[in-house]
Amino acid sequence: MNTVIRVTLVALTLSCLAACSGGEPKSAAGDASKPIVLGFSQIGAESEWRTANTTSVQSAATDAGITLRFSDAQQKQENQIKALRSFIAQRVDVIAFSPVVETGWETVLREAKAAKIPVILTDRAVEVPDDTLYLSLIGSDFVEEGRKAGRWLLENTKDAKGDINIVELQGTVGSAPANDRKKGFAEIIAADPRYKVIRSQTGDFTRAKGKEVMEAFLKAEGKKINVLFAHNDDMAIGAIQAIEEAGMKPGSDITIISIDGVKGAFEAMIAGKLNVTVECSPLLGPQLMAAVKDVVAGKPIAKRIVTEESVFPKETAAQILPTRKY
Ligand code: GYE
Repeated sequence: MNTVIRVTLVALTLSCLAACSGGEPKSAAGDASKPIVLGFSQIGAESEWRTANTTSVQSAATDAGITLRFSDAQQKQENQIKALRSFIAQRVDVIAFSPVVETGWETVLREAKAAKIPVILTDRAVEVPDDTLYLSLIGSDFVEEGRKAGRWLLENTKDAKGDINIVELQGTVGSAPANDRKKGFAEIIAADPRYKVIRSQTGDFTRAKGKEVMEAFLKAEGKKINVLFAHNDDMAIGAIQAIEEAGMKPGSDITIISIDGVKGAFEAMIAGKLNVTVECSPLLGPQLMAAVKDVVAGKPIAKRIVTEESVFPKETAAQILPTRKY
């Protein structure tokens, strides 16, 4: 299987630096004495995915010779807004950030625009009335990931009899991946009335919360639970522990589906405790640095850059694990 991430440039709209940010492009050749300065506001370190994403951004910046000002928001929007304001005050060349939630960004994005600093979103989307407030969004199609999870479930449980009771561990409340994965999954399972989501709660994308919420699900529903859909691998891994502590077998008593495709998920699949993971690549650093260079050189960049991803069922895990980069 080809594990190299192929990137499709979906040029929904081409963003023109001059039109969107009013920024003065540096010369196309760049000024060697003045490296590009990129301010990057990361969400936090809530998951294996996130730490791999941070490493990707940091090493890609080094490789590209871009000076990175990195700020960790510890999963708080107010910290991200502070970081963006500080990047504006420092007059960095470009701002990039992975917005923890979708709403509440308009004011600070207008401030960046007024300061003529172009903004690139990585990983997660924002909801703003004016989409010229950012140049581009580089990341996955989360609705499609939810659909892939739903399709795998339908295909792999079609012979089961009676209702299929699903519990759902959602990601961070108000975040694009939580909203979109929930939506995509619900859209697919709606085709068959036997599939019922009987509980759905946030586990904030962390192992600890995933375990805690799964314990509550088990207490309330016990053996009624047939399937767990976790919006990321870390929550699934936390939930696996809760299921084992409740004396049940994860992966057989409860079918478990999650998203990301981190190494921990492959290990859980090899141990037979996780049934499938839908890939979501965190390796966005090189694409981001390429976009930053283009922006600074005054070249247009695609408004939406989507990463292409696979689905890995547990039967493929042992063969694929050695090739995984995160
Ligand atoms: O799935 C999760 C992380 O935004 C795609 O955030 C990202 C998600 C990822 O915490 O593990």
